[in-house]
Amino acid sequence: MSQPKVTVLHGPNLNLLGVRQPDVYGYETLDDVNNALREKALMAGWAINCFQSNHEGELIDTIHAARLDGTLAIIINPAAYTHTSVAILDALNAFEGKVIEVHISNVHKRESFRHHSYVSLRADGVIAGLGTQGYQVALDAIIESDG
Ligand code: CA2
Repeated sequence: MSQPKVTVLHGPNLNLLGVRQPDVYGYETLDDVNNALREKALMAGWAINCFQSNHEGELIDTIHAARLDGTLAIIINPAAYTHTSVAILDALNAFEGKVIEVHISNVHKRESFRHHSYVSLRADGVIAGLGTQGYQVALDAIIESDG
């Protein structure tokens, strides 16, 4: 049997993790986050695709690719697109697997424009405010529930 697959998507500006605003987003870089996720996935026998883009269409294309290649789950931090993107919501609605939305910061403690998420209308689970550990919690949940 082929390995179960999970895709991890990081939205705009998350390439700056660990480089700017550590008071809000912490000191771990995106590579640190992805490497820890890859290690966990490897140990559990899962294939993992980690992808960051500053472009909405590239994130959507990657969601479409996950839909077609049998990916069981998507972990997504849509970053600012969380609060604006009906297009990402539509793409996720066409994906049949599990979707977990992750935010590094507690968006509910921040400006009111961050309190609404289009992606939450589709997400099976939402994690906010646990720092970069939120991604690990999301992957644990996926692995433990077998997708
Ligand atoms: O808390 C989160 O994970 C957010 O999704 C991060 C987004 C923000 O727009 C959301 O409201 C909440 C911003 C990502 C920007 O990431 C940076 C990381 C380091 C330095 C500067 C930006």
